[in-house]
Amino acid sequence: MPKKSSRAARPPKARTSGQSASAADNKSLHGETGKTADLASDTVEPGEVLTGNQGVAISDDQNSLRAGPRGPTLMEDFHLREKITHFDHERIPERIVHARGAAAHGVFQVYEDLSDLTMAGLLTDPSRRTPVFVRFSTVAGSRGSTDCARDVRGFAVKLYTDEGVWDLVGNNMPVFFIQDAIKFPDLIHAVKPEPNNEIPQAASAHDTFWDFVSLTPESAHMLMWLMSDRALPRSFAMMEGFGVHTFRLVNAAGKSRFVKFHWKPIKGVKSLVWDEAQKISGKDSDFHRRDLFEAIERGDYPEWELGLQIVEEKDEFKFDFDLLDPTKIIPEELVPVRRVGRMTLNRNPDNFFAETEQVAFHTGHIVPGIDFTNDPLLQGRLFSYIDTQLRRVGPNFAELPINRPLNPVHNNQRDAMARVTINKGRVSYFPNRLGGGCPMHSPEAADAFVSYAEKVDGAKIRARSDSFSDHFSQATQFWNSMSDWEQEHIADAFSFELNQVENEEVRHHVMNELLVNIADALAQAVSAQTGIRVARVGTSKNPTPSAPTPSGPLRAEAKDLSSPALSQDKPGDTIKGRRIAILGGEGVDAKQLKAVADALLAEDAVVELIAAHAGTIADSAGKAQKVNRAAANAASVIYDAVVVPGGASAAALAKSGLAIHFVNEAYRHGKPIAAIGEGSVLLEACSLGEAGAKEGVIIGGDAKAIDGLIAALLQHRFPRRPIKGVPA
Ligand code: HDE
Repeated sequence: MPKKSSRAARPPKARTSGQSASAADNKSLHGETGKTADLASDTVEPGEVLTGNQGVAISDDQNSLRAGPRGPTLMEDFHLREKITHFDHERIPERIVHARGAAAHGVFQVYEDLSDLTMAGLLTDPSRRTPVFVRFSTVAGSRGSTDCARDVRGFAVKLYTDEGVWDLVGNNMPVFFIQDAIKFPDLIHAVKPEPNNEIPQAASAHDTFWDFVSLTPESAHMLMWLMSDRALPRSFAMMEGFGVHTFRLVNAAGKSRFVKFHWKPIKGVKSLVWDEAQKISGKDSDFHRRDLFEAIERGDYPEWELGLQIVEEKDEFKFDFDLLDPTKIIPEELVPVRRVGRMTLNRNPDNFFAETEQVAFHTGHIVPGIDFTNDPLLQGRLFSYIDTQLRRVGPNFAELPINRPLNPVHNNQRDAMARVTINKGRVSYFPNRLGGGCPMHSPEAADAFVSYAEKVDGAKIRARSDSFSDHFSQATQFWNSMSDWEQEHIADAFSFELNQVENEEVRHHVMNELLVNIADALAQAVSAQTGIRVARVGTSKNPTPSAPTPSGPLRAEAKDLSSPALSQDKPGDTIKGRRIAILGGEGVDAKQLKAVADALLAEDAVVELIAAHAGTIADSAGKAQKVNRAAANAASVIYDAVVVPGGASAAALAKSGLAIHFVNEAYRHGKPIAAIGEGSVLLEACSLGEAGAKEGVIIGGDAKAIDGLIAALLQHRFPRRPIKGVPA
């Protein structure tokens, strides 16, 4: 019989409406392992004896019931029908956006008591370890699409706090395409595959997307992020997360402050390059989810610090952008990000569907001490998420193990499809006498949510504030903040996308209504690669009549805006989790192989030996070495660096087309390449760019090459290498 692994872990009384669970019961559920214990009560081991869903043991699960061995199948075969019909119903609708994702469990802990800012328990009690479940995703692609699409990444965090569930449903970019939720269906229809032929999958590089954004100047800033390397993260663990909107923190005295939430990755912000990302999509479309899963399995736990940017209410209007406008950042140089706590992801889900697929985030899942602002995008999201969960997961989505809070739920909501809770008693209404007036609302209770009493007064109009009308200054600021190679990648990305667009008018308008208003250098660089003429048709001051959204004035000072914090051109301080390929073969130098592998493993990097075939090879000392991947199954794009040790294998590699392509491609993608001793013969057989311009290519004896390799890995990539003419 299937066994529940720990039925007792969940106190049944805690779920009974009208009765509070005892304090002791509750306590056992809270804390770091609280959610794990809670989930355990619904987690099932494989079991020994096969049964049907009614618990009846099944004698034969492989032959349907027939009238004779060659006869028709009988209606009576209840087991066949149960098995097949359950299978027929296995899918739920995939998310309309963010369909493809991967998730992990973990814990959040605040560094110090922040009760001056908020009454949220998880931010005031440094001893509290709040369980979390985090789902990362792409936006545009279907559930089976590639991880490495050029796209925004979702960064949705569910925190099971002692006061209820808080969902911080963010992205890896701090701004959004639109300022008003009413435009969201249009944006998504435009970016999704075109409806007549469902092409292209998981890509913005097509006519309808660029048509829409060319008529939506408020998207300019977000487009800069989307065309930057931020849209190509190396790993989920190497990207920032942002709450995007301005929220509120409210303390126990009722004082409110504005806040922007940030997640700062301990591993730093690192990206792939576009050619590499496209190739990974073919070689390993699970690249990011595999990286997350394997890192957690080997104990390399992804970590972020929670950052807060706090703005006092009195300073609401002191910026030259509107705090409620989700197309704007608050530059870190204006309001520093205070790092207040740490989130660690330390456990993989047991079941992708039950956890990662059924998890239901909602911006309206909020706890006392945190509140909303009037950002019109946030306001619209507050409608959308509950609706999508009701449709996608069902009316009792909040009861599912992954979604339910750790504290007891008591209310008079009843029934609906697939209800799990068995509510006792005759009373399911309020007010009541028959149930002793329970469950009663308690405005005075310390942990009751009370909305911040913001004063609101206005005419009922469909209009946006003028303070939302500067669409270009921060796009220019983003451009100005990038290093030379980051700017080059942005211009290349715009060019790639616009070269995929067939409609000349759309191409022309993107150039002459968006790019020219962001930066001349960008417009010129894209023009050179796309053949689109720069001929400003509408300045941001003078939009074309077809543009439904009036653009705002281009501020003269915009050309001087810069926020250096936005650049990722910074060396890292760890190579933990980086994947390094060692190209070997029969007779590979045993000493060098060991030295380089040991040094990299000591830094918690991942090392793989690649040789002609899987299984083992013999090193120069005759010892069998396990091969992690056969050369024909390996691709340089899934590694961060390549090492070629000496020994008899080196000469053979220098004659191998696969090995030469591997090194050339790694070079092209800016990756560190190290050759130890005779390993240099392979590098000589490759076309590693112009002589003297071999940044990040290290040749030497083992100690020198290994030190150089680790230093180069800290640099991550060498994007300034000349790569023209490198055949890969
Ligand atoms: Fe979402 N978004 N969104 N979004 N969003 C959804 O909810 C929506 C927006 C984000 O891993 C949907 O469960 C509207 C901004 C993430 O399960 C849906 C608007 C940001 C996820 C929805 C936005 C996000 C979603 C689809 C414009 C960053 C995935 C399936 C007002 C701050 C969560 C679902 C997960 C998912 C609506 C804009 C982040 C349809 C209407 C801005 C990370 O409800």
